[in-house]
Amino acid sequence: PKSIFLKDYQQPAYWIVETGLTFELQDGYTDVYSRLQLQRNQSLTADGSLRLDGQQLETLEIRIDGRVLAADEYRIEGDSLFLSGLGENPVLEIHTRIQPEQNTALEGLYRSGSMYCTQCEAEGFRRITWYLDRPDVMSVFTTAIVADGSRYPVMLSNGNCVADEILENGRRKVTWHDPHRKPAYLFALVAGDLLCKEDTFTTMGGRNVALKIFVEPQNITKTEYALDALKRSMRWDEEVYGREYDLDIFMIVAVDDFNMGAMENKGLNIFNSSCVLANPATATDAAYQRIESIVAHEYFHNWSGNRVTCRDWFQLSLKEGFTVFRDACFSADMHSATVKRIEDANIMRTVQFAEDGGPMAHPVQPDSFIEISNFYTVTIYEKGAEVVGMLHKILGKDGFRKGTDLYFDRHDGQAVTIYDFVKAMEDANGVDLTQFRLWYKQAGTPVVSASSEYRGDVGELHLTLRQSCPDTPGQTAKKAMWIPVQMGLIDSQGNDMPVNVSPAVNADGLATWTASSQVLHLTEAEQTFVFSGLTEKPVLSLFRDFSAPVRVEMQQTDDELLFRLQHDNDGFNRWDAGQRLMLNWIAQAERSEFELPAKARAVLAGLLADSTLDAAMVSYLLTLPSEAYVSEFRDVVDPQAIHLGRKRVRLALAMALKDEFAACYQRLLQHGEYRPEPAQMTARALKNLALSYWCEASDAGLNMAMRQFETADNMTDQMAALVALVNSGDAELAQRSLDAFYQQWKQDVLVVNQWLSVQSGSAETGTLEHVSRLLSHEAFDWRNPNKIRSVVGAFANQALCNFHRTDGAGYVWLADAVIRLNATNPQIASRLLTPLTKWRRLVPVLSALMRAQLERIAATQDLSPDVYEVVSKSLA
Ligand code: BAL
Ligand code: ZN
Repeated sequence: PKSIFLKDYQQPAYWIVETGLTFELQDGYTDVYSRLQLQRNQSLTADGSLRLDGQQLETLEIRIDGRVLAADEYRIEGDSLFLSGLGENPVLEIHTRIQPEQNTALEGLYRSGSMYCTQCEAEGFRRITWYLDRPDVMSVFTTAIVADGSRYPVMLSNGNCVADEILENGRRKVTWHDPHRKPAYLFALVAGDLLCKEDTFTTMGGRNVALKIFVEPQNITKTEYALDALKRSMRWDEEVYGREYDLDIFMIVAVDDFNMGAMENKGLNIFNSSCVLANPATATDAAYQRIESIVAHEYFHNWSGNRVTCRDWFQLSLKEGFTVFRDACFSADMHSATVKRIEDANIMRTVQFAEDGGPMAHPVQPDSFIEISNFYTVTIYEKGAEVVGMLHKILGKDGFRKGTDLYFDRHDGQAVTIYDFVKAMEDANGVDLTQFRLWYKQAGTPVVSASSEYRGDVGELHLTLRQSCPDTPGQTAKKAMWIPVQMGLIDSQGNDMPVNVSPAVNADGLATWTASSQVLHLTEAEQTFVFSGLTEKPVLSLFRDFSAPVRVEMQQTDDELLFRLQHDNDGFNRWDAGQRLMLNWIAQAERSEFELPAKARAVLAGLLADSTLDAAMVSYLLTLPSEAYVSEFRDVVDPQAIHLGRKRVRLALAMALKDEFAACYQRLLQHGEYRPEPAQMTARALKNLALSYWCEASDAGLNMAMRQFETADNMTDQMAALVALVNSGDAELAQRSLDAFYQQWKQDVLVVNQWLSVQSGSAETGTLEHVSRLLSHEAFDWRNPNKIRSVVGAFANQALCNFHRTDGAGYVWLADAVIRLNATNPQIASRLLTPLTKWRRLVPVLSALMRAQLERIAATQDLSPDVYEVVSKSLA
């Protein structure tokens, strides 16, 4: 497989002005007839030859301007079709045959259960017909679907339905027209026996939009929440970004077999059923929140992605980073901004920093790739969103909105680059973001180290910040970045002190710290800020609100961390201080037994008893960093030691605060009807956290978990109780609970997937023997990505003590799964590989065992480009 480089980008020789498609859905195969109205690209001196993309197509006929081409008038080489001698505005008609029933890669047109559906991003459309399958080729699509109407009463594509007829042969033909030009990756088709839940939305311009969610009949009771989330998203995008929906209909379809979470096809979003279906009995609060944010994310793409799209796939973060930022702000507005920030930072520190530090590290705008599917990463998505968030911090709310208004206005209907986005921000605000652009080009996580000196005699604090960024594959000698440091100074009473800082402006003339921004601009390798007028030595609170995706090195004593956990005005930094403290405890507990210090006990007890605090935030304050999070703070990772240390600290917390956890649980018991709304969700989060600790400390807690498991009227409570019982250390109780749960829920696929995941991801039950048995359970299916993630993904990413068995058998098992999936679903195979890319940082014995498995995969015949890229880069 070959690398593709950003620097090689060239416009295509032809544009496709109009695309007409007819799909004849037959048992066993589908015939696709395309009619492409081409237009020579005047900006190139094209010679009339053209290369089109296609994969796994049977090519039955090609016509140019109505004339059928003889076999020697075109050339097919691998995944390319070459045509020559084309005029200025030729019409190309192609008849291909494809086999959706055999399509296990779930790209292009495929079958999921009894329905047909598509996934075309990034390069799936080329599995449907020969095309210029690249995002800068934008076309108006008209799509006809012809099928047996009794078996496929619902036939959908993008845009508006313009015809619905019964043909002479009795088959039904439904035609859709999408007036908006779009790249092929946004094309979608669905056919199936589906039910529809409908609603309407009136846009700010007064237009009525029909909202429809299509699901398999058994799921019709699980659509209400997604519809509600959709309406709230539509309103929010009008209010916060001034963006109005632009078609008369917006459709969502739920599909069981789906590689991604969801897809923003124009007017016809297709969702992994796990990211859209919910009712109280079967979905947890976490699932509700995931659904809300993904529904919003896909809807927001209508502007950030569809109306303004990407010129090429190196610009993927243009739409994804921006849209993740938009959905994060939406979730923050719907729930708690602090909690959302904690969750996002947790993902950045656990997953993105790991990617930045590993062999697949890449900039937010990559320079090259072998397989674009491998670049739907936390760097493109989450770090991309953090970069947009830093622009928000630097420009302020109003400045940022001016920038997005200009961006949408200037580029509506275009396929553009990340720098077009930054340029709009610059032009709208009169600011020079040249240095800021480095965030898009430099890979790796910057490290900021802070040192300070208090000069009591003059009432000054001198804060020196130094930044550096480690080498990453292909990149050394990084330049200093523009890092916004949101910060405050805390007095001994826990109050924020007034800030007078010099220099008062940065090199670009931006004010250094204002009451509204609270941001210092770190732009040099080393900079000193002087805070004056201080009446006492302050406690520093840096990088409030996770203001930049950097590692922060700062010496603070356990007492100072505890003080900030208790008093920091910034909820995010309370959590951050607590996590630092807990990291210290875990490191200590790896060496010897651990006892919770009395002072810490008092602070944590105070948090648990304080009913004025946001309960969801408190539940995060009391949650230990995960083993994966801890690993990211170690140069050499010993998973077994981390597991032991964390377990000891957890037990110490549970024992020391047993009564407080019990009281907290009792206080937060809810008696009314379950509703998936913020106030109830936050209370349940803390109640169930308390239960998990209480269970660990006493039989009374365990009995309460059993009772909650049996009597819960909602999945949040039942699942929390199940997790507590599975992790109780009592193997017999764990298995009994799992069996009972399965008997209760075996008819519900999504619940069963959660059941698979709980046991595979548990340190107690997720042993290799146990997960191996799950692979032959009736509930498992190698064709379904959700089930693969629930068993294989959970085993390799959650219970690290099991995956990192000292004999290396966990690695062999994962490699077997990857090799198997390489042949059927390369995208999923490649994703599952991620844990094996971390071999270099493990203790030597594990490192060698893991590397051996990467080598075994590398030696496998017929490696897909997806797996090849990750394995070869990991071994390089
Ligand atoms: N565009 C792929 C799915 C998503 O990010 O919305
Ligand atoms: Zn997206």
